Amino acid sequence: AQRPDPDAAAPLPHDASASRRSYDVDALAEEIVEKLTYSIGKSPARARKYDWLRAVTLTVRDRIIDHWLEAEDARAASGGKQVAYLSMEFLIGRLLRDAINNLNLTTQVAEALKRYNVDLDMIELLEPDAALGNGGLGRLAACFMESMASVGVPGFGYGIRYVHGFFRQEIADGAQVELPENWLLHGNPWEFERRERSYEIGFGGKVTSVVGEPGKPPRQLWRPAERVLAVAYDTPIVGWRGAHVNTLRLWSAQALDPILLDAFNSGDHIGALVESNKAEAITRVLYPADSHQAGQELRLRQEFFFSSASLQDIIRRHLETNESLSNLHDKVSIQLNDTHPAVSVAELMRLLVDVHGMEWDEAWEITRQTFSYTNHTLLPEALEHWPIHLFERLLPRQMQIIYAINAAVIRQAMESKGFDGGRIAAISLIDENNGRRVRMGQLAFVGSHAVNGVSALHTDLMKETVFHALHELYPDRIQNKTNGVTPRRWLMEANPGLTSLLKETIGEGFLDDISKIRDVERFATDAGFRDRFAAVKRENKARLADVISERLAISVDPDALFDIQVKRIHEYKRQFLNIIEAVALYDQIRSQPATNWTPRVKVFAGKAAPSYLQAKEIIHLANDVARVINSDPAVRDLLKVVFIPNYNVSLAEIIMPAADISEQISTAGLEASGTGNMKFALNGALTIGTLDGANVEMRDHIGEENIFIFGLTASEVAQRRREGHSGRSVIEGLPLLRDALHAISSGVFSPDEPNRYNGLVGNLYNNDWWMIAADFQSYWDTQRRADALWADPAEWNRKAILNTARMSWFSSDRSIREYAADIWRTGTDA
Ligand code: B1H
Repeated sequence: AQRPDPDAAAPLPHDASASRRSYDVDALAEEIVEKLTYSIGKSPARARKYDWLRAVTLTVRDRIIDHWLEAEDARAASGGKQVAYLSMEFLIGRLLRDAINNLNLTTQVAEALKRYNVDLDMIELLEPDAALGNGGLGRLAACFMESMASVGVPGFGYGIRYVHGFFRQEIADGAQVELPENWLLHGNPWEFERRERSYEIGFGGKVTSVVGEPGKPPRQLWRPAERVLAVAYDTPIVGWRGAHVNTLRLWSAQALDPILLDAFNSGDHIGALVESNKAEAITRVLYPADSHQAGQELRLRQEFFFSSASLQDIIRRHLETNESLSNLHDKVSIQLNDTHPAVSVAELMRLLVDVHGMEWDEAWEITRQTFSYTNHTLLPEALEHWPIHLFERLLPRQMQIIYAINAAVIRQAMESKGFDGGRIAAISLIDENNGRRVRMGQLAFVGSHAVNGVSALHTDLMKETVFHALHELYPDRIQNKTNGVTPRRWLMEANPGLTSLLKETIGEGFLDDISKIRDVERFATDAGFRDRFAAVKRENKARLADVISERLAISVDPDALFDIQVKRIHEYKRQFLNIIEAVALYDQIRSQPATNWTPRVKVFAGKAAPSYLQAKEIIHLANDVARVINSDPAVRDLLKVVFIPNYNVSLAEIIMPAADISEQISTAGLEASGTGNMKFALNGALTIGTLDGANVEMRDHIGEENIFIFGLTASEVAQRRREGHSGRSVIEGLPLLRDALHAISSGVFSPDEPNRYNGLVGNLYNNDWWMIAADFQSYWDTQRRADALWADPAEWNRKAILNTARMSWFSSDRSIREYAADIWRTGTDA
């Protein structure tokens, strides 16, 4: 019923007039100083840079609040359906530029600050990144929040207010060092503490049966042994042109009793604080393992803590305007961002049945209608499963509920589809093989009405592999929702040069409707436009070269081909393959100095999970190789290798617009989607990639002649693995690869420890699980094709322009509209 009416006239985008605060330069200038004076307590003469940042942030924030309160009122009045996006991670980065840009205030704020000789660009750089996520999954949640606000899906993001976000990375003697991150050190002007929105979260304890009314089953009562308070912190997320403002509600854990006075008074000063330390530990720090289950008790506590708080909040808000919970699924749609909040399925059942007295069957129907689940990975090591004994000890009632759900699902599978033996084992919520565990993927699946993958290929693989049996049982449940990225942050804000050029060339329509960017396609053959496009790219490369020079004291030539791979370090992402190619190229340049080599700068950045040793070795290797190559006069300026430390959202904003080649070279079938691939291509980089994740759909949109595809396909990888592929015979037949590996394993790049990379290289000979040896020749040949194209700048630039022109489908606005139409059934207004 709430589907958008395609014939309805599109409402005009909101503008500044909706806000009570003025948008003109005089008013802004005056107000910034007022904030400086009365909120910060400094005169303009004495204000430091950080004071200006705070004053500007507060000034901008006021304009968002006007819209925010309006949005809240409108929402309450309409009684329409809302989305709750539950995610353990929101990798937001900085917010100020996003807010100023979306309010269309950039020139005014810059003007206002100029009156005090303060530079807006410089001030914006002082804001710390909100790094409450690991990588793609967390950044997707952030793009989705911005897109929901931009296309008009009323939504709440629910997550955790980690005191320490993703660790800061330094490189010492070539190796990764992890340092704590402290984004809240100077306070956070974007957040509002909501004391009145606090909930008790229980852990442990016992379940007792309470005999109910005659004829009714006994009620189960959970008496937790421990209780912790969840306190809400709200951040407004403003959409494009300020049209809508949604709320990101993050939970912080606090002890119910801040101090145990009895213990304190009897002299046990440490013991008096034990409870509050234990409580606050829950939201202290983000787990830094991307695509790998942490498996510790604290992680399960985090998951339950934020799930329960969010559900209690959703129920409370529902009951403020509804008489009962029987229509909950008509008013809210809860999206589970991977299985991290999957315990919500059991917790909502508990709240409905035990706390609100609903019948089991009705509660189950409402639960399934309310939840939907996004899967982000099929890697076995990332699938969450919890030992039964841990789960039972921490969440005894939820464990009972999971058993009851499981029994019902299995009964249905046997009765309706004749499942037995292996297929029952495959769908069961309990894994009986590895010391009995709760499988969170199965729980999320059966508790949801829709389950989605994040690219077409990934969704197909979900049906064929991890969820094969569940897909047979519920054939209509799995659907695809290919990821997207917000063009506001990843084009307009990250690449103002290209944005201006596009505005001049095709008008401003693409700002409101990114599909109009396709109008630039016909300029791909216009030599004048191509030159201007190339000039913007060169400026962006010069900016990155400056960063590299400042941070690493390495000078790189902005006229060289910038070949960039930035993402989490993981074996399946195959940074190793890229490094081996660099070593082979180095070898060739030295042995054939007369050849007309294409000057290349290979840029790497990314963090390894602290416990992931192979990933840390890859970082070490990249740095070792960089040091040797960059100091070898024989390669002149033909090859440079750079590892930029501490990759984060803000660094990505500088890197994405500065690439000529985007490396998307995962072993086919293993990268669920990728989203960096989209940011690069939108900014006019040519992709070298495998047929993996969203690369497949990017090829379809961009045209196969405008992307460099290489390597085994997902089914070929599976086939090779079945056949027991190992790298040895491949390596022995490829002198180029063999020599490069020999150089690495014999200590050419690690003379202080010649055996450092024996393990890494040995794995390729003995196993080659990630198909690095298998794909090497194809990768090498494709890189040389890229070199050849680089020699023809007109042709290169034509293809780069076509990439920008044809990437609009990968906007997260499109993703969100699809979720709204097919899963949430909420309206949008654009
Ligand atoms: C993705 C994760 C992930 N998939 C476990 N899975 C985590 C798994 O802390 N943990 O336990 C954290 C993250 N992240 C990524 O999601 C995929 O690898 C990308 O291909 C995809 O683009 C991204 C967004 O869908």
